[in-house]
Amino acid sequence: MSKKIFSGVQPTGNLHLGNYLGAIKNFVELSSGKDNQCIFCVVDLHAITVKQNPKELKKNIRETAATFIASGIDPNQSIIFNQSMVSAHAEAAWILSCVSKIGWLNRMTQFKEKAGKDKEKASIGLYSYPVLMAADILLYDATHVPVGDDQKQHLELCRDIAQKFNNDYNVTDFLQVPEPLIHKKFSRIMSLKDGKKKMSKSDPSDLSRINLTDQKDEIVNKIKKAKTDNSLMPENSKNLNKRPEVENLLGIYSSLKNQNLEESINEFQRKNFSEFKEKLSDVLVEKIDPISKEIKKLLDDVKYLDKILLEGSNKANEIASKKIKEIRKLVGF
Ligand code: AQP
Repeated sequence: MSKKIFSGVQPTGNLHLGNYLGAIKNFVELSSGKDNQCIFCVVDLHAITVKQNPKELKKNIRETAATFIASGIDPNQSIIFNQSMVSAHAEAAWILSCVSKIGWLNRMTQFKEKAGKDKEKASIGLYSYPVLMAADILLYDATHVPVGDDQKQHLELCRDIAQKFNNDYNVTDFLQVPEPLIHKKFSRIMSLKDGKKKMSKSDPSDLSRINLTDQKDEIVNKIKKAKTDNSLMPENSKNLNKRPEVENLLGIYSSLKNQNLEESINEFQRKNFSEFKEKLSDVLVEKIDPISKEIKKLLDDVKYLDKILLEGSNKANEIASKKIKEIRKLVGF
């Protein structure tokens, strides 16, 4: 069955291994499926839900597009564009926010985590972020949305919003209720410094993550310094959840080698961490170093990147403007 794929990445800098293994690797696999129609969006409207430096934002928009291409997404096969270039996203988000319930948004754990203790000072945009995400997806009748595990709750909300809109306006199946595509294994990559914390762009410690722009030496150094414990490598998966850092590193290794956790455990059973870390660095360097080099090369050609984004935006606009026209009509505008 052909799939209509939509997903987005925020241009907030420091794209990392979690973004790659949780989302972008999946984008690449899906985009090579012959019958799939893929749209990958640099979600810059989402990025400004927290304060951004305008010059940095511009640079990060290009860098995110470059990362998509460097990871293996072909801009001639898939649409790559940035969200702010297609005004239907903002318009649809407003209309959908009028059918969404405050109670639904109050349950979103990402807002609670990102707003922290001082919720009163968080932006309204950060609070209504999942409604904009629903608009992004629903404008393109996406059937499938590849994301990391942290976005599961937002996708469930997107499904609720689509169903509520269809009910409220009495239009069966007008908004396509999308399916999440979340890898069952290794869909949440954790910090290299704390196995209980998600690997994240905004972590103040650069040693907590492998950036997709890191070079060989940086990768090797970060893995050397990654937190482990005093025991040897595990014998089996029993009680591995009590060793979150070790479980995370083994998960990263397994995901990069496309093998299951048990195979990786067997490979390093009762060995010293130094031996495992050396192998892990090797597979990371093999995967990330070429992506990092290609990102740098692409960033030297700003004209090319801007052309890709402009052409992608034109294609996206063609699809989204038709859908928003129908939405406007249903609403009574
Ligand atoms: N640690 C992760 N493990 C697996 N998947 C992850 N994703 C993000 N972090 C991990 C997935 O990457 C895609 C793009 O994410 P985003 O651009 O929306 O940013 P985010 O989730 O806000 O990323 P960060 O790094 O966590 O940023 P900050 O520090 O700002 O909170 C999504 O599909 C996401 O699931």
